[in-house]
Amino acid sequence: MAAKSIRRCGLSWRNEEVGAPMAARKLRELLETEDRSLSKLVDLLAELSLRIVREIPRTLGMTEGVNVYGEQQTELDVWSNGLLTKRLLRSGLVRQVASEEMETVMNADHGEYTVALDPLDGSSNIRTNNLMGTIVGIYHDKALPASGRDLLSALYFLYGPYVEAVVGVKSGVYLAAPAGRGTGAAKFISNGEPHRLPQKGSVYGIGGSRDKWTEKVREFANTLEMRKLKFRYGGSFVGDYNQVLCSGGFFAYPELLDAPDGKYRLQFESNPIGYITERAGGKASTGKGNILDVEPRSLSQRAPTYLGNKDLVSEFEELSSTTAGLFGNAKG
Ligand code: AFP
Repeated sequence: MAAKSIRRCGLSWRNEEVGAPMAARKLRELLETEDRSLSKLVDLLAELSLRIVREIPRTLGMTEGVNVYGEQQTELDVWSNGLLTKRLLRSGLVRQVASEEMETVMNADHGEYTVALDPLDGSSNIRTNNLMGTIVGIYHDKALPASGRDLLSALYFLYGPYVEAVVGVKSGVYLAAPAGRGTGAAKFISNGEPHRLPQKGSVYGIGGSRDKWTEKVREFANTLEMRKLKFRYGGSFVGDYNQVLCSGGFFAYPELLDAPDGKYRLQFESNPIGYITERAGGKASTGKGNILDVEPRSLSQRAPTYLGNKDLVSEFEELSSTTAGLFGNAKG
């Protein structure tokens, strides 16, 4: 009896449900048709993502250091930041790198791209062996901090039961897993179809302590519960967001009563994932305007972040518009 392929979200290149098998495509080839030079950069990032995954079980400690946000850094935060910045700046492709783990940008002599990195998103999940990932925003010839509108591409690697690359480019969002031969993006296989958020959402997640949620956030969470969306939250942006990308729904790290701009860093988290959301047919909002339109002021700037299906995010925006003055410095 022929083995049935597992239905992996957007990755089923042997999807028996559609009758004929879908064409497997190497991520490198897919991106080469889009932008040959960008595909070289994604190639390098794909190679480094697999290097990071190999390092995870070997480097599990904490450092004594804290980052610019006052968060204690894990050894892996520091190690993956060092690996990514060094290799990107040496590649000849990248002129400038900024990272959630560094206070200032780092520059190289050559390169057409600038890159904003969250080297190890969700690193506090190391302790419990839960999901983590790497988030990357790519700009062409722009200095950082930059506007999300200027992103050329954004991607993340999710370190789960298998590594997954989620790559947003102009033509859409491609999902790929390292299931093939070769190195870098050539090892990552995709079904070749741009992924879209399912039309009807079935999951939601909201970060921050419930007692710090505003009335509007509570009200909206209740609405989602009443509509039978399932609450899913694991404390890693890429892991939690990936559930919404696959199943449709709503994900937020909202404004909090004691943190009006929420937690997510605009340059390193909200803008790249906001870009991916838009390219997948969804909506990315600060609660009162598009995330990608927020004026960049600093590398460490935060923004309340609401993502997911257009209808749900718009509904939340409408609910929010009845409460003035809660949304920090987001331009709307
Ligand atoms: P770490 O990289 O320090 O673990 O932070 C991860 C993060 O920015 C994001 O990935 C999570 O969604 C969020 O923090 C979790 O925050 P809470 O601990 O407040 O749930």
